[in-house]
Amino acid sequence: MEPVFPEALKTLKDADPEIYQLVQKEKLRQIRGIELIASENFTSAPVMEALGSCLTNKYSEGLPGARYYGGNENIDQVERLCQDRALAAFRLDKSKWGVNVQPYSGSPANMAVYTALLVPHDRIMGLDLPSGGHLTHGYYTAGGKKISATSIFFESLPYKVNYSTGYIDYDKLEEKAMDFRPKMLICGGSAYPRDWDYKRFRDIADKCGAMLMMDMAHISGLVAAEEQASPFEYADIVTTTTHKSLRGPRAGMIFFRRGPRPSKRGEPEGQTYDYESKINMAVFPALQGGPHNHQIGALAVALKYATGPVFKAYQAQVKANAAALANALMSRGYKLVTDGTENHLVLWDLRPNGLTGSKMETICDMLHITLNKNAVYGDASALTPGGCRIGAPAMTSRGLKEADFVTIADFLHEAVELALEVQSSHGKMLKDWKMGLEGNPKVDELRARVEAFAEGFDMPGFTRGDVDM
Ligand code: DSN
Repeated sequence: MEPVFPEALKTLKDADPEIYQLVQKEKLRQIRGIELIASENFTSAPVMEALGSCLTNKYSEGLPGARYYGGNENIDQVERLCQDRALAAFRLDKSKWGVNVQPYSGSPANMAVYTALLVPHDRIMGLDLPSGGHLTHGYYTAGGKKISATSIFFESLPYKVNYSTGYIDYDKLEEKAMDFRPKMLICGGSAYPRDWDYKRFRDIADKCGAMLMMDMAHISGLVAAEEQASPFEYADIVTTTTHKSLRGPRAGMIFFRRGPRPSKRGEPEGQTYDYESKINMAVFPALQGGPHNHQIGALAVALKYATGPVFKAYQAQVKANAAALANALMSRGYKLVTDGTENHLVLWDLRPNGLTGSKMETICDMLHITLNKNAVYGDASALTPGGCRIGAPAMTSRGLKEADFVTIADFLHEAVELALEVQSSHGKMLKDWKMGLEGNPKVDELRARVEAFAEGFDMPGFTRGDVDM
């Protein structure tokens, strides 16, 4: 019998050579490059297998055991397994914490929390974006332009880092919070190289009557491995993506307290948290449709491996590698925000070197080193960030150790010197500066060394031999 869709029997290569070729090119780019984006990682083959499985075919609005469509007997088990493993990975007691594993990613997870627990125009406080915070924690520009839906729908007053130390200014945060009286205080960020003082956040939240949410997206792998403090002792809600240090597929999770809660002044004893149904209803039907079951299955696979000594050793190595990179850069005279790191990333302030973060990102792209320009506190404009952010999770997944990160620091140092050399010879204008780099034999020579170095390490999930080109 002729198949209804002949392409269904073909391989990707035969069915769609254009996409197949682009996938091959991307594999080669990943294998040959030095990947330093702090929020990226290389996930494993079984995670990718689950992502590419028939779980993607099924609709399952609702929760396990209470779906709107039939045929969910296997999907229910997948989601329950994922929930159980998520709680186990963070050592959480089911009577005190629950989890929703359906958010498509981190931003939808955060929006679901706000939708569940706030009403429009409620007040929130999160770390300012130029201080290392995330867009979804309420960012608006210095000119008052509301960039994030969080600042469009809620009244947001950011707190900041201390401009001379780079650390969160907790005293100022407390003072601001007591005046502003937010309903929700948010901790967590995208470019903060230090751990979080959850006890202090809790004290401030209690003083001003706020809920405390931690967005641990960047550090959730480190938290699972107890390589960073755990927010669960103090926070009411914890959100995360799952593809950063946690090494899973792209997805999101929301953890919420359940069971008895302390009574507030004037309330009778015996109160319980009411977050669970509000958060579940916010994820679906308020914001999302059918869960992405292939992501949930893949996340369950990743969480199975997010406990135990191998995972712990990986996370400890991530931190050691970030510290080795930080020390190597500082020993060459460079300025890092907070003068170092105690997590997976470093924030490099390039302003003393007379180089913008954009130029550093551009030259590194030419050299096959991937990192991103990043605002550094005190930047005059968020459009010309004065630094760049560098993370260790991805290359640590390829087996790099401290000495290899010192080699990476050397490559980055060479990149800065070359960028400055071309700035002297061709001028600071981006167009002229780029002309000085295009076809420059020094770029080609350094890129060849970067690629030879990167290709010397294994890639989780696929090998050079799997690349069909
Ligand atoms: N894009 C991610 C990051 O780099 O931090 C989170 O939005």
